[in-house]
Amino acid sequence: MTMQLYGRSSSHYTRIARIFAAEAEVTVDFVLIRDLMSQDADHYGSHPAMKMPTLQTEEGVWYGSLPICRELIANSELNLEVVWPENLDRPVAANAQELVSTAMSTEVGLIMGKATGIAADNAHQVKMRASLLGAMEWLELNAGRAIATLHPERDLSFLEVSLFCLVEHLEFREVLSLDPYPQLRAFAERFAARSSAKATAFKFDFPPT
Ligand SMILES: N[C@@H](CCC(=O)N[C@@H](CS)C(=O)NCC(=O)O)C(=O)O
Repeated sequence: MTMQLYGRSSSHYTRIARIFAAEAEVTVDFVLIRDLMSQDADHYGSHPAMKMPTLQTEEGVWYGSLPICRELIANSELNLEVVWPENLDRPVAANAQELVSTAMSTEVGLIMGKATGIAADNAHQVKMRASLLGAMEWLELNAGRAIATLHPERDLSFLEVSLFCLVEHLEFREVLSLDPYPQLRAFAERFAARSSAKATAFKFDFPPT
């Protein structure tokens, strides 16, 4: 059975999984989630919390980009050296992963708020934007140091893949300009040269939501 990845080409969490699948040379059928307002878990590949991505395998269904990436690597024949979040044993690297994860989920909150008509000056939206700016400022100053702590012989790290997806997504969804973040932009431009990144460029499968 070919594994099925449920998600969207416009989703940063989905792209993390797609980059891992491409790097691991694991074939997945990409199943598009049509309606993000649907309250039917089946429309998300049986995700009870109605989120993307979801990976369906012979063993069962996997929720969340990190468990999905682990399963993709476990199914790879390439024996890739991957740095996972639990391997980040220096504060700067662990904090970078935490802030990337936080910024990604804050960005989802901002996008979904805008898509569902919540005013930009709503107190929680304002707080979320300030939170995102705080995370991005920290990442601009510290992501390079964090990446420098990673094993030099690695093939891939969850930190770099997720940071790349976050940075490109902010511009793609017009949530933030990257002009104040030249270090992050340069990192993303370097990572974008990988064939896995080129093969998974963000695009809207449907009109934006
Ligand atoms: N922790 C999850 C987060 C998944 C998530 O928040 N996905 C977002 C989109 S990229 C989503 O499904 N949003 C739709 C919604 O919240 O209704 C992961 O790593 O995959």
